[in-house]
Amino acid sequence: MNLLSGLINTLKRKLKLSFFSIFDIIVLGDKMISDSIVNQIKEVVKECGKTILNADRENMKIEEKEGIANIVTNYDVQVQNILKEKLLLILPEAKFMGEENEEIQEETDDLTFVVDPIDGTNNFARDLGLSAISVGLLQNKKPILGICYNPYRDELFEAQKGKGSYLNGKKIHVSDLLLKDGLVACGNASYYVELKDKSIEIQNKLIKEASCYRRLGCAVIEICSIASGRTEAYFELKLMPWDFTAASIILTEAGGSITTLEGKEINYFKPSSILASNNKEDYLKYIW
Ligand code: 2AM
Ligand code: CA
Repeated sequence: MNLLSGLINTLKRKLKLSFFSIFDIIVLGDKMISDSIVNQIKEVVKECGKTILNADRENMKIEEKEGIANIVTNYDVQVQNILKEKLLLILPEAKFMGEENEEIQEETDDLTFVVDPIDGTNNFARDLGLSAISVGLLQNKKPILGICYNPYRDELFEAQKGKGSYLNGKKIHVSDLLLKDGLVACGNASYYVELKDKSIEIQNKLIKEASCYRRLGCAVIEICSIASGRTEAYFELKLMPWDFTAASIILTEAGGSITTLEGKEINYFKPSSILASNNKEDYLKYIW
């Protein structure tokens, strides 16, 4: 079967025919997204990692977007263009939602890529080495696949629904620590003036309870850090779907939990607050 699906995907790439994607699904039966499709997506993501690492910093263009500290570089746009073109070649029937045209698509049950070409753009622009490429895939409005790649550490996090989470091919799991012994990562909603006070208020409550805290400036790495047992919790008052879709399935498949700050289910087609944790205790009690 692997040989057959490999052959189909090679043909599909060469002929650029969407027919074979449908054929994939039929041939592969219960496996909606075949291993070879996942491998092709990973290849594309890793290739984009090289673009980020080899960025020409002297000639980098940085533009302000709407809001505070909200910037875009020529590399955000370049990487998204590569991702859009290549991912849609791999799964031509999928829809596409990416940060750099800033369009949240209408809710749909169809396969939908949710992509952040560079999560942690400020970190990237300042050369802090804490950014990631994020590719999520929704079906029936829920994530079925998540791939997040931190090129600076050559760390590729991945998860498929019901199949667990992996870091560079090794299974990962959340930690068993409670907040009193754990690390909490705080967002600061610096981009939304009206949310700053609320954010500091929640941050203070969590910091008082935790053994220590961090702020990495990249939602994807914050959430994947919980999935791999490196930290215990993270919150942010407002993120966009491309900031959390891929990482959310990586976290839940690793045994963690992700909800809104009110404890509600996340809508992957809307901006949302985020409470991500290792699911070892009820974090809502510390916040409200
Ligand atoms: P980005 O770098 O892709 O924009 C930083 O704390 C985290 O918040 C990053 O993951 C960043 O994603 C995200 N973020 C969400 N909304 C943002 C905004 N309006 N401006 C800048 N970063 C934002
Ligand atoms: Ca981004």
